[in-house]
Amino acid sequence: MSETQEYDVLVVGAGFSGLHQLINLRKLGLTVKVLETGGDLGGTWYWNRYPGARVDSEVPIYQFSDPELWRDWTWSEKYPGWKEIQAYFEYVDKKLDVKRDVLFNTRVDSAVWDDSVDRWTLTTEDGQVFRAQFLSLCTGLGSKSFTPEFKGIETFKGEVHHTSRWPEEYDLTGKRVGIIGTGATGVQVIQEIAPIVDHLTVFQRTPNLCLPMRQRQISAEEQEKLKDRLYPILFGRRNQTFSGFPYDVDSKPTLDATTEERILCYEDKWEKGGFQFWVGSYADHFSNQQANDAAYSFWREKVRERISNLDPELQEKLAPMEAPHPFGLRRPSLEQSYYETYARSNVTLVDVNKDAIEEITPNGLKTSDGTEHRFDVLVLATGFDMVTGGITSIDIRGQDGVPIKEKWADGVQSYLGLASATYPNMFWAYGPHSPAAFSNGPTGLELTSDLIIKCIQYMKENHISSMVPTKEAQDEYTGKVHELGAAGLWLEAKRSWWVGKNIPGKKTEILGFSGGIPAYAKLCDDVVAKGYEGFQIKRLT
Ligand code: NA7
Repeated sequence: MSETQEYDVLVVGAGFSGLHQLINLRKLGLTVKVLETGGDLGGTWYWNRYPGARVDSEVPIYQFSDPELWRDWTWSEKYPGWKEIQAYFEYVDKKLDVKRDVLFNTRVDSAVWDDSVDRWTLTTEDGQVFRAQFLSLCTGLGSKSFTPEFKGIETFKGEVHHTSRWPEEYDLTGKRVGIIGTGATGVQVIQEIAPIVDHLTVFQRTPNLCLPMRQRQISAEEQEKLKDRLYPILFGRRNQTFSGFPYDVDSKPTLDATTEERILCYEDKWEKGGFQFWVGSYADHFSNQQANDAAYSFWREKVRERISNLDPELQEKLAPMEAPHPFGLRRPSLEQSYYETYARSNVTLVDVNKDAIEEITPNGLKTSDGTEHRFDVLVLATGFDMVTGGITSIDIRGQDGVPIKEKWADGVQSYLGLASATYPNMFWAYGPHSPAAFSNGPTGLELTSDLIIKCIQYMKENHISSMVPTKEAQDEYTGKVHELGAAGLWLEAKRSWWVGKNIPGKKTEILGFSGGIPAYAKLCDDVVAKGYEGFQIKRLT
């Protein structure tokens, strides 16, 4: 076994949150090492290189809020693609020389806490050993991919690719392709590859209630004009809205608005595009079924207008008369030409609710009606063990030696969505019980990451050796997360990853803080103001 390498802080993951931790912890004069499985920076943007991969949050707010970083960076599109986001990470490296503190191609297998010395010991897949006082898990929401068990998959003679492990420069031109999954990923792949493949067969289980992206090019001049005047306001506004976007939900109940008011509001948000119709209109469609029905029927009408040229059966599959789940209680996706794709003669939609997937055959996929759908390439857009998978796939043992995976088998337990009792000096910046899953990524992660940095700074300045949430504080916070979840319709949504229902056997529970960014920020501020209330503190002797 190699010699132990010592640092103040070990960060796992070199995506947005890992870099936010690194950049800011370095400013405190701490030694930091980032351990990253991938071969370069980017986290989710390193892995997700499938055709059409792009962010669903708009710039400029989808980036670090540090003016040192936004001042000299220019985006080309409102919703940038993966290549441009990777270029952004390269730019961050040029600017702040982050890569010197990142060890790539290094997968962390285990993390074990030693109470006698207040240190974490991490072991990597390739046998390296690291030790640090602090462990910062920045494994993101979707780092553990999910492939359902399909009978016969090993017999398939063509190629099978999960979207999150896309082969570099892999080209589908002229191929016959089958795709399973119509989540955010599936929608992006489908609209992108339909024009270039020979034939595309889409296996849909649940229709995606997609919203129009309204993508557009943005010029450097346009951005320069806004930087001094508007960017600081926009980044400030991010922390004042429910989902960390520059627009907010309206607290007026949907059904209190007149029909005219409601239509005008919906039309306005729909035309603005992006997530505005979802988290920029009435707040109560998250909690009131009638309000939700109103949003769904508007959605259905809009989409039906787009697909009125399709066969009525196909229209029903894409935009059913009855909502497949409450609108917006599963993560909606943004689309550009998704609905028009189904008018193409080389695209077939198979509803696997009606004709279930029976098995993968050497030449394709057989459904329960006896049809064999033949293709050369099978694309699995089947998602991830979202929110918890990145953390529970590491063997993490705290004060009582119990792996976190075991501890969370009956439900996540956290304090403030960033720490857990019996795991001292361990934090996560973008994961369970934080607002991350319901917010613009950088907004949620910067908020949580800032609190982690404050905790570490407080400990260093006050000669504190370890801090760990008390069981009482954890129970109270976890109870609050569940209470907020139960106040909404979140648990009603079939197979939603927000509540763990996309993974067979996973505990069904709300996985994020659904009270909104300002409420979460206030909780964090109060904890700091009260001297890190809820943490048990051990001083250096
Ligand atoms: P998602 O949103 O979890 O989508 C996975 C898709 O795969 C979804 O359409 C599933 O159908 C489908 N799926 C999964 N298992 C099966 C089986 N066994 N049979 C048929 N279809 C299946 O993952 P994404 O990668 O699209 O997006 C994840 C998040 O990443 C996204 O929300 C953004 O935040 C970024 P289902 O809908 O469950 O019926």
